[in-house]
Amino acid sequence: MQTIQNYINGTFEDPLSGDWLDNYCPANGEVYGKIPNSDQADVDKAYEAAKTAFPEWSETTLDHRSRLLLKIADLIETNLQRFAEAESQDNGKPVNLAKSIDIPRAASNFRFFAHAITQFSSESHESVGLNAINFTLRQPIGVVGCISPWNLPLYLFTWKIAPALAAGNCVIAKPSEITPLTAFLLSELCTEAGLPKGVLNIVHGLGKTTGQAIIEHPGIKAISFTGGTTTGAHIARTAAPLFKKLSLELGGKNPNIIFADCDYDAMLETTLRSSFSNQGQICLCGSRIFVETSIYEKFKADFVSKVKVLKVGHPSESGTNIGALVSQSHLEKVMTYIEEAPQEGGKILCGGHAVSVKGFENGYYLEPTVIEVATDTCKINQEEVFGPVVTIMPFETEDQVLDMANKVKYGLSATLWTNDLKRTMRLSKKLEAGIIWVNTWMLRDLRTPFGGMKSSGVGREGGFEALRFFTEAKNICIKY
Ligand code: TXE
Repeated sequence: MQTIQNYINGTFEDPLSGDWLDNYCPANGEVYGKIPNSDQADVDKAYEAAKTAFPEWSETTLDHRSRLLLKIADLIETNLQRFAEAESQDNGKPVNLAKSIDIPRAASNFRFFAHAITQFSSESHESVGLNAINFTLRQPIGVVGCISPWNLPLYLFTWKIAPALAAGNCVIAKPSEITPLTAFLLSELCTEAGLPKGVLNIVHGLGKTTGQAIIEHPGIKAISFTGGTTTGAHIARTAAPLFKKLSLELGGKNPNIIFADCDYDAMLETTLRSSFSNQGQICLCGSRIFVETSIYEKFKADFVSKVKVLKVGHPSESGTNIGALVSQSHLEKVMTYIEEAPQEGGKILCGGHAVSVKGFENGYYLEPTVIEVATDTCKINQEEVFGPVVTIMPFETEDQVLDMANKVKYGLSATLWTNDLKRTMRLSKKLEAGIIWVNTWMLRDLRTPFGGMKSSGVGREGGFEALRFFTEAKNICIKY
């Protein structure tokens, strides 16, 4: 039995209430550990530790902070295999995926912000004729909260805490209660790297207890959150009267728009990835595929034949393309969308059923599913399913596909497949999404702004945007 503990003031602690939760392994449906269900008292304790650590941490030199973060990055890499196995055990994703994407990216997050903070500059303005100079200080906020989801556990957890720490804040972080293991392992590495006590505090537990205590805490001045849109709206409502700074990265229902003039083979391979990576549980997945009529039937046949051979299997088997979904309740939610789709004219072209993997019959496995929809406004085309399920439908004109692409409440990302530069620019400007990929998908440069429009969130993370979020700008005007 794996017991996860809170990491408060540099020590491992049980929850003060003595309340624990079961931790399930999605690949076999068994309980393999327990985690604290922390409450207000634990968060208060973490806050006191963070508040006490802040004056010294915020005054450390950039060089010192940078070295510490680089050390943590190195330690994550040294522990790559152990972390990848833990991530897979907790989340159900293939070990190979965790090993090649999630864990290396967690190290990159620390490394990137370790360097970025040394290049982060502020502005100065000479007020000519007034004998005055203005300059802007970028000061750390104080104690900040970072709340992350289960789909890319360590990847998104570190995406928040690395810039927060680099900017000189002390952090209270909560990973998802469904996938707490790698955040717990990370706390060990932070101690090993020499991170001073109280600078990073990790509290585990449910959103409605631990998460709620963080967002309600009057001393926690900023919240960086990634998760569902409903939770994001709740956080915004709770934080507003407390005037907290908020960064909300929420769901997506991203269009993947395919024109006949694209590089077809590259498009087909990438579309397979953008549809089903991480069992489709990435907010950036292109879950609505729109294909120009002239190549629609060919695409449909080629795509479906490739999807049918994807292997659903145990996450630690090397040939597995699709591992387990994160939880029983999530599997049921995704299944409901599939079952309801035919009521609005949806035709299931492949998949659609839960899979029993030999030896792991209680795991949460689902076939990759392609549904041809009759209308772009049907439920499965409008709501975030967040599983290995995509819809496809044809389009005739650029205007028509633009209208369909934008006619959802979300606005996170969009993918365009075309070799026409003018069309690329026309559409890129008009698509309502924070991130547009053209002839690629999920190519990430950590310097770029990341975030969504509409119900996909508020604010941008990544690069200097993250450092701006985690600092207060203070202007100083000196008359001489
Ligand atoms: O997310 P929640 P859920 C979408 C996806 C999924 C849906 C719901 O469609 O099906 O959201 O997933 C914490 N105060 N995404 O319910 O609840 C929670 O403990 C403070 C998209 O699992 O938003 C966890 O740490 N915190 C997404 C985190 O919020 C609270 C990734 C996310 O959980 C809280 C995941 C509260 N009151 C799901 N309630 C993406 N954008 O990538 C919950 N939490």
